[in-house]
Amino acid sequence: MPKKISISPVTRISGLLSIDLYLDENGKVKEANVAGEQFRGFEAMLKGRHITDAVYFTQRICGICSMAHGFTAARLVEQIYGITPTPELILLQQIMFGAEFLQNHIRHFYLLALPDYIGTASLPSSNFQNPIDDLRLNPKEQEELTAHYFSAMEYSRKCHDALAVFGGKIPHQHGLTPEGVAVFPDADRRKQFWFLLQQIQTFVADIQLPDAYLLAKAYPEYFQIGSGPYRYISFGLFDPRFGGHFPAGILNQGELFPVNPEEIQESITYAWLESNDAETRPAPEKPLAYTWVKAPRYHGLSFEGGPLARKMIRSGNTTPGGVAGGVMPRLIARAEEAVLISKWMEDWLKQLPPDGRYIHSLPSPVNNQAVQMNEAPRGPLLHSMTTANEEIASYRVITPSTWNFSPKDEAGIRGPAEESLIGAGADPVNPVEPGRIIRSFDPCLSCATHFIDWEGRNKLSLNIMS
Ligand code: NFE
Repeated sequence: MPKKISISPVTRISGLLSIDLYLDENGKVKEANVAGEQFRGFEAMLKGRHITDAVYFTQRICGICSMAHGFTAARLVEQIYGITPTPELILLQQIMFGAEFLQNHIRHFYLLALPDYIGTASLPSSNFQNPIDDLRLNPKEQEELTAHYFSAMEYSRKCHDALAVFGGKIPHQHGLTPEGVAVFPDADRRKQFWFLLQQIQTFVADIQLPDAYLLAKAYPEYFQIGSGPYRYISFGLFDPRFGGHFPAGILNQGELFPVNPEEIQESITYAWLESNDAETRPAPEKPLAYTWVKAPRYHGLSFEGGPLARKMIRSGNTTPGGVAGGVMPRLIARAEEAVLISKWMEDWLKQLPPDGRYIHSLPSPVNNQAVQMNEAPRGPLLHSMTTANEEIASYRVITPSTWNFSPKDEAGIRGPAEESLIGAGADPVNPVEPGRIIRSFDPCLSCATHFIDWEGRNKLSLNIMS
């Protein structure tokens, strides 16, 4: 029995992630290090740019949550300029944002997670060198879910088609601008969006949700396997003025608290970074460090974000110790959230005034610092900036995967994904269980391949692998 297993890279996720698992004498994980293998440097790129560049630049952080970054940066820019966006502008952007959630949730369940349970070699994204020996669906279910896997590609594309109706293009929609939107919701576009939404809604309600329940029934022990720290965080999602939304909250082992931004701190003890401020610099030789990801902490503790966290906080689930928080609760919460959001979107679309004010001008900045907290598909998202002379002096982004895939901090507290791996069985030949656990978070260690060197030149495609 080996003492350590390294999986690098973890496949079927977004971005570059590796995990080191340290095993006890029974082959169970007694310690885990999860590592983001890529330095991005977006904050450095933004420095010195015009304030409004934040809306387009930050969308490039990611190809699957560009709306989350653009939406949050747009609010940040408005805050700097002292602008209150009209309700209809928020509503329109929120509808676009909803389409991004649906795309992410469909894609994650079928294309990234499901191959761990149906394991068929006919799926293009299943990279198993060895067949999985824990396949529990009967041949008919296996066949149906395989067919749904291929349908999911079509429906996930329809979500992008819907977002592009108002976004102009996707990813990195140009229809979302610092001044509002470039594409107006005329009758024709609303009809196009509605038509796509009806089809997507049917897919998530009648196909994805029953499939998630089917999987959960077949793998009951995965309600517990992969449980994280039972601490959940949400910054709140969607504007309550228009109906459906997820509230902000902190759920610490059954106790619910409001979010206090002053409790958020980031540790870089185990990150290849030096100086924990806006001037954070890469330090790839730093002793003991094992990741490019910082460790955000709330009140000194790690917290899990994402659909399960939003579900628990919305329902006010204050069961001491929380309910089962493992792999299946995450997959179910994501599927349920897709159904909920698709229904809310229908309602939002009806409220959208065709003749509303969807743009505003940006005269002169009135503030020189701003903070925005929002939710992205995978959990809490924070953007903040300080400015000088209409330029960005410093920019900070804390993404959901930074919370979920954070390393340990100086107090030795594990990140949520690390915590969820403790006690897992790790077959050295085919470590299926850790793969299922890790993928249940829908990790995005990010997508692009830029590395800023400090002489000011960009190097393309530099991936730093362990
Ligand atoms: Ni690259 Fe994202 C989401 C953000 S990263 S997908 O959701 O922000 O965790």
